[in-house]
Amino acid sequence: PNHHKNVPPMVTQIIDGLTKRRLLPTDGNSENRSLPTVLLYDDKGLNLFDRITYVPEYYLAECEIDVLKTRTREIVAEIPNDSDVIELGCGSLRKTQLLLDALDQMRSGITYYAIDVMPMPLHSALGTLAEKYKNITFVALCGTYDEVLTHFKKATRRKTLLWLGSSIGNNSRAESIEFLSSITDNALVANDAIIIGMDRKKDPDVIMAAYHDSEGLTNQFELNALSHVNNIISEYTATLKGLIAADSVADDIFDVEKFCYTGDYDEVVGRHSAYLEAREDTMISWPRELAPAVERICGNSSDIAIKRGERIYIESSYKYGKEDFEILAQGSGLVHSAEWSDSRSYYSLNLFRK
Ligand code: AVI
Repeated sequence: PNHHKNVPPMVTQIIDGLTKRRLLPTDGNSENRSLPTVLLYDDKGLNLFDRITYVPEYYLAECEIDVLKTRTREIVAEIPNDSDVIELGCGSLRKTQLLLDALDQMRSGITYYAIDVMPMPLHSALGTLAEKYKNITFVALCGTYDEVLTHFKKATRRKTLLWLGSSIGNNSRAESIEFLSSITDNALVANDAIIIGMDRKKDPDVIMAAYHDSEGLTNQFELNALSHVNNIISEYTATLKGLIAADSVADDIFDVEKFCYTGDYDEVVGRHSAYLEAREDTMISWPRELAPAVERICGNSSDIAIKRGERIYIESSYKYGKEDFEILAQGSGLVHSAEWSDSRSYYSLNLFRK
């Protein structure tokens, strides 16, 4: 009977986002329901995102690889011998290897730390790398950035953080400043550097195409978040019923078929926003076992009627211009000291120093 007192944080966030409409930075004057962006990344979502990085319209990945290939010497020139290179979210090693190739040849005494919240990708990736690069020492650190990064404050070696893949774009500008300030204060000493992959403001058509690829992978990627919600909720409901998840009948709260993905680009702000839009009127019905938790979070546990055309916010992808680099640097206690772009200036790696 007291199970519902310990509702997992993600379940709480899902209930909260779906039951309350908020004025989100993205929506002008309208208030929307929302889902946490992390819901895009279950196993299926990670796989779909990886496939997105290969479609021609999603220029971000290709551009970042291009920059890492063509500007390697300049990048490596900023990374001294006997220093630590620390990658936040090891992501796809397809691109990190380009840098490791150069560091292995041109530097000595480099230790490469890969930080990720998920242990498995770290483990399998680093074993292979250690074989390949004999001059580099590899360390995998599993945990949140906050947990892990504070350990570096006392380190005496110079360090360079890497935050690639335009991950910064999925935070609001204020959140990015908050995150970088905390890194600056808790993990960096004077002269330490952070290299951040950032998508540049550009022709809105180019950006819209990147988030509406012709293979429909983005569509599958965004919609998968709803299936992920269904899985999280039905697994939790199964534990409330005292069943092991595998034995339970799914209690899907979303009829995924009734939704489609829509996205738009705000050229003034420099932000693509992704939504899950109802294609027809539909209901979100809470499983009976979940009612007490829903009631505690939002005051009642009645079903939610979603009207055709209502949009549930799921993701922002912020784009950066010259002025935004400066605002970010100043707000975070850093100096923007280099920008390396691809030939079209679609995407850049930016060096910030404390
Ligand atoms: C992971 N992140 C930087 C991607 C982006 O571009 O915002 C996620 C993505 N969403 C739709 N396509 C790709």
